[in-house]
Amino acid sequence: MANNSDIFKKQGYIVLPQGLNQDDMKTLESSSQALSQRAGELLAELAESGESLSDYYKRHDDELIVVPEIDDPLKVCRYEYIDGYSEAINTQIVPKLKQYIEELTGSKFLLFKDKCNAKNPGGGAFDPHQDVIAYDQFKPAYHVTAAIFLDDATVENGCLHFPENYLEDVAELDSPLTETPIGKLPVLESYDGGPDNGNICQEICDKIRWNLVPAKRGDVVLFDSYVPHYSEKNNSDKTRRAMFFTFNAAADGNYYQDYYAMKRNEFDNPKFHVATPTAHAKLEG
Ligand SMILES: O=C(O)CCC(=O)C(=O)O
Repeated sequence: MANNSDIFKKQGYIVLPQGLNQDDMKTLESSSQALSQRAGELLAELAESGESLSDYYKRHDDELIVVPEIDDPLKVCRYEYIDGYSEAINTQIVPKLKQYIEELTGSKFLLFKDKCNAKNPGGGAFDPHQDVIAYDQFKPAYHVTAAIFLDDATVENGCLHFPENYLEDVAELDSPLTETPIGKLPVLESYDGGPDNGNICQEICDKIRWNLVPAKRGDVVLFDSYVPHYSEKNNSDKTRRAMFFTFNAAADGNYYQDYYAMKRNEFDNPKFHVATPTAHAKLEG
């Protein structure tokens, strides 16, 4: 029978059912309440003052990063810099996720970035993409993300879709390959600039056999930065909160603070908003 490492290598992702226990979920629940309250306050403060997010972040290097929904500057679509902001998540949750990834890959990893996607009712669709496209301004060329769910992710509220076996589906394409710790992986052709910036080209999406991957609150989904994925909009009447902690191989160095320093300095750069349901993703590159 295939073990988790083999499944992960073949599919690019794996689900760890109930990878987080009740105590972890309690910590996450209280931390996320404080974080999303701060995120909402920040958007309200900026709406009041009229200052742009881009100008604000150039002046604040330790503040939570917030990106509003595409159609409402007061509604939080996502927030980031969770590990830098929340002591409880930094000490209890991140080390556990890191350990899962290290057990799976047999290599050491460091946190690269993080985010919480609120996925509000009626919104929150993420177009098909490979995460690695959004990270190529930094040295690490291989990342593993731990997605954790504070609410069940269902078909109705827009759970993730991953391929059955994309390496097989795209094998005949001449995609450039990148050397990674788990072998050579393809970077698929994506749209460059404009409203679809970073999305995988439609002909390639059509070749991929996609599977729905629903998840329960407390499940952990580990996926690498090459596996294509997307999610539909939330058709339920409740927000679906999920946090994503992305790690890079420790051998490549520690980039967490550099990543957020660059993001604060270049907040409007579409690189930082690839395939997201935000007005920032639609800015010209
Ligand atoms: O939150 C989701 O539904 C999808 C998230 C995603 O694909 C991303 O943030 O790259």
